[in-house]
Amino acid sequence: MMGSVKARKQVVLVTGAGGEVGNGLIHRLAKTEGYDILALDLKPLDEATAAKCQAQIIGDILDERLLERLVSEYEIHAIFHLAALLSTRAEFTPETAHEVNVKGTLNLLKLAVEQARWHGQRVKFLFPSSIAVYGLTSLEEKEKAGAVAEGDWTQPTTMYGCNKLYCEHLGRYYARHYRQLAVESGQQGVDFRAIRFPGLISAFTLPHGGTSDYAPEMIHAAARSEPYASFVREDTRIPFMAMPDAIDALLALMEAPLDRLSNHVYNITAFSPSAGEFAELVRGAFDGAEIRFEPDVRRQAIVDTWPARVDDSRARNDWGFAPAYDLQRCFEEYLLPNIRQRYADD
Ligand code: AKB
Repeated sequence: MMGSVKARKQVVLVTGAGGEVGNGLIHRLAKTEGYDILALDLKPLDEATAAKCQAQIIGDILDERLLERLVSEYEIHAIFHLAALLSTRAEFTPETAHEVNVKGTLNLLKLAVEQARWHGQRVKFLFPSSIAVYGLTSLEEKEKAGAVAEGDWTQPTTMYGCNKLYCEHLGRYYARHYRQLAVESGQQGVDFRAIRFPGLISAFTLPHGGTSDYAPEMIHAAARSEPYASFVREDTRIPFMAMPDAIDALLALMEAPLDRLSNHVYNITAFSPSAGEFAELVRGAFDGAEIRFEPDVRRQAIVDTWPARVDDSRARNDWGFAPAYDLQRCFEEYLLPNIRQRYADD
């Protein structure tokens, strides 16, 4: 028995490995000593990303048999559970989104508990939550609310937002109260840590099925010399962040000593331009960029319930969060050079 335990390979598991955050995270983790990566996704990873992983499993987080196999083959010390259906997509198939976003997370939390039982150490569980957990009731309230703190306005209007908020609760339950009536309750096996991400903007990839997608879509369309019709109004304002800062934040939260963390869930943010201000920057950077505003009433209604700003002082105080990119630096030093390069050969 012990022989087979020792034979298991020590890894960090990344679900949703082929997605925007997964991709960036794997390349960053691979540069850091000491992490062997086990990637899980529905589709095969691109060659460059797959090469950074110790192994890739093509499969579904809803496939419990597959997850059981992972437990027997690998010793998992940390999980980045990134797989999810985003907010717009989830509204087309809410029950499927619930299944993937909630049941999938529950499966991974159970896997974490089992892993911890095997190797006797807590499994760190990094969970990307979202500004979609907030639900402001009107534009007037949004204006009045200012920078929203973690405990305020948590009445989401989307299935995705409900899923993320509930999974935060599940994570806290697994970390603190799992099987609290069992004889051997007490120290739990899951060290659950969540970040409520703002909209993310990557120079290399485009999101699929989100409602904050208008900003990345705008700049990528301009770089490809394609016209773009924004599905939100010019005055729409929500928080955003450059992808490298989002990846750094996940790693910083993972590395933070547990006794420094006063909470399981943290807001983070970098800048909050209006869609019109973002469009102006894109027009300034790409001659002839054609951006018009044709709001989609329903998607607009979703974004209008998300805060214009969030208060991330808890993350700054507890684990030293500080984004490297403000809006200007994000454009000049990260987005523009990388996006230009990316489309140069097309
Ligand atoms: C989405 O738009 O669904 C995501 C998010 C804000 O979590 N980008």
